Amino acid sequence: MKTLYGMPHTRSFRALWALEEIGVDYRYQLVDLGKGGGQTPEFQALNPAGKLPVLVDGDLVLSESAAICTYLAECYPHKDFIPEPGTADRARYNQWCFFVLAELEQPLWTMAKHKFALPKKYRVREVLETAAFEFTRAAQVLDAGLAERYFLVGTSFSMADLLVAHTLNWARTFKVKHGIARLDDYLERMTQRQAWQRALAIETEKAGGST
Ligand SMILES: N[C@@H](CCC(=O)N[C@@H](CS)C(=O)NCC(=O)O)C(=O)O
Repeated sequence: MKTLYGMPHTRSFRALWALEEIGVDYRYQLVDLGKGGGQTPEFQALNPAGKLPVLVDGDLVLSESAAICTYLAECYPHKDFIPEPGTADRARYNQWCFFVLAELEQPLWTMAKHKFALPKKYRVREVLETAAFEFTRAAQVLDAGLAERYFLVGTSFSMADLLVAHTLNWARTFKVKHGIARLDDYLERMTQRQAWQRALAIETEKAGGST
C-alpha cells in the first residue's frame, strides 16, 4: 500500500490529486508542519528536507511533487497520464513540468516565503512586486502554450496539466493576479475534474482534524 505524507494547502495536493486520478489504494498520513511534524526524527528519516509531499511505495521513498506525479503516471501507463518516453509529446511534457517548477511557481513561492514562510528577519517586502511581475511573465508564456489547446500536451489530461492547474489555483488562492481569461477558463476546466473534487474533499476533511 502506498502512503502519502501530506498536509492540506501544501504541494502535497498535487500528489493527492494524482493518486485520485489514478484511482489506486493509498493511505494519507497527515504531517502537521505547523506543529513541527516535518522536523521529527521519523519524518526526517523519510525526507531530510522536512518537506511535503513524500510518497512511500514499498522500498521507495520519494519526495518532490513533480517526481511523485510522474512516477505514479509511469506506474500506471494504461491511464495515459504521461506520454511515451522518447516521443515529442514526452519532451513537451517534460518542458511543462520543468516550467512549472522553475518559472511558474517560483514567484509564488518567493511571495509566500517573504510574506510568512521565512523567519521574520529574512523577509524582504521589496521583492514582492518583482515576484508579481515575474509571475505575470510566466503566466503569459503559459497562455501562449495553451493557445487553441484544451490540454497542455497532446489531446488528453496529463500530470503536466495537474501541476500547472495546481499552481494556477495556488495563485488564485493567494490573490496573485495574471489577468488572462484563457488561464481562468483552463483552471475552471481542470478543477471540474472529479478527481480534483475528491482530493479537495479529502483535504477539507483532513483540515478539519481527522487523521
Ligand atoms: N520542490 C518541492 C517543494 C516542497 C515544499 O517546499 N513543500 C512545503 C509545503 S508546500 C514544505 O513542506 N515546507 C516545509 C518546510 O519548508 O519546512 C516539491 O515540489 O515537492
